Amino acid sequence: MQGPAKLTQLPATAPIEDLLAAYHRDGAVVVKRMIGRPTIDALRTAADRFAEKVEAGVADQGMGEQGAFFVGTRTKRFSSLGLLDDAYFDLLDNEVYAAIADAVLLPNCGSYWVNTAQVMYIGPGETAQALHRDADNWFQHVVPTWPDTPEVTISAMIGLEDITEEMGATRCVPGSHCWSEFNIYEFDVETVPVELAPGDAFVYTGKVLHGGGANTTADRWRRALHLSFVVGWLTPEEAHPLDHVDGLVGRSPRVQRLLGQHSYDPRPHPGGGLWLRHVRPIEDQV
Ligand SMILES: O=C(O)CCC(=O)C(=O)O
Repeated sequence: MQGPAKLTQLPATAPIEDLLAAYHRDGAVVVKRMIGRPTIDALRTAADRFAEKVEAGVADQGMGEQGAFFVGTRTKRFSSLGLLDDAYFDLLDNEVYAAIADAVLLPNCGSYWVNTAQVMYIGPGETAQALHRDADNWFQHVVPTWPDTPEVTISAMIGLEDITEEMGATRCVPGSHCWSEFNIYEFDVETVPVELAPGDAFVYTGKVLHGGGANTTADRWRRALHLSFVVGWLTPEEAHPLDHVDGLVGRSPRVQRLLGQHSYDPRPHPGGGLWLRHVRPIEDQV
C-alpha cells in the first residue's frame, strides 16, 4: 500500500477550489505561508518561553503510560495557548484555514469548535510516532462504516520555524484516507515527510494516516503547533472552553464559537441544540 511520493504545495492565495481538490485527492495539502509572520513570531516567542518550564515526556493524553508513549518521551507538548498570547486568536480567525474547514466540516454539522491547539516540540533523539488517524478518537465507535465515515475533524500542523525531515517533520501517507481497510497502528507503509517553512500549514483530514517523525538531530527541537477542529456534536480532545470562563468578550464571533462560548445549533441539519446553558431564575440574575 502506498500513496503519491509528495503532497501538493499551494500558496495561501490559491483558489479555494484548488486547495480543496488537493485535500480531497491526497487527504492533505500544504498551504504555503498560511499564517503571517508576526503571528508566527509571537506564538513561537510565547511557546519558547513556556516550553522552558515544561518537562519533556510529561504529556499523556489523559491515558497514563500508554498515552505518554504515543506522544513521545522526548517531546514537549502543551495547550491553553489563548492564555499564553493573543496571537492565538488571530490564528483561530485565519481566513484560509476557515474557508477549508467550513467546506470540509459544515456539510456534516451546524458548526465546529476547537479540538486541539497544542504546541508540539519534538526533541533530539525522539523516535517516530505510531501512524494514526486523528479521527481515531471517535472512529473506533463507527468502524463498520469506514471508509464512508463523514469528515468530523480537520487538522493543521503549522511550522513555527523551518522544519526538516531530520528534525521530525510530520510523516504522512497520502491517499490513506480512501483505503478500504481500517486498522490501527499496524502499518508497513511508505510515508512522506512534510517539511515546512515558518507559517506553512500541513492541512489534513482526520481520515489520513500520519505521525510525528523521528528527530535524528543532536540538538535541534522540531517546533510546530497543531490546531484542529471537530464537529460541534462531538466532544473535543481538549477542554478549551474551561480556559475562557470570562466569555471572551470583545473577541470575534468565530473565536467565541470555536472556544465554546455559544450553544451548538445543528441547523440547517436536523437535530437538537447541544452544549446548552440553562436560564437562571430572575432573582439570581442581579
Ligand atoms: O508531531 C507531529 O508531527 C504529529 C503529531 C500527531 O499527529 C499527534 O500527536 O496526533
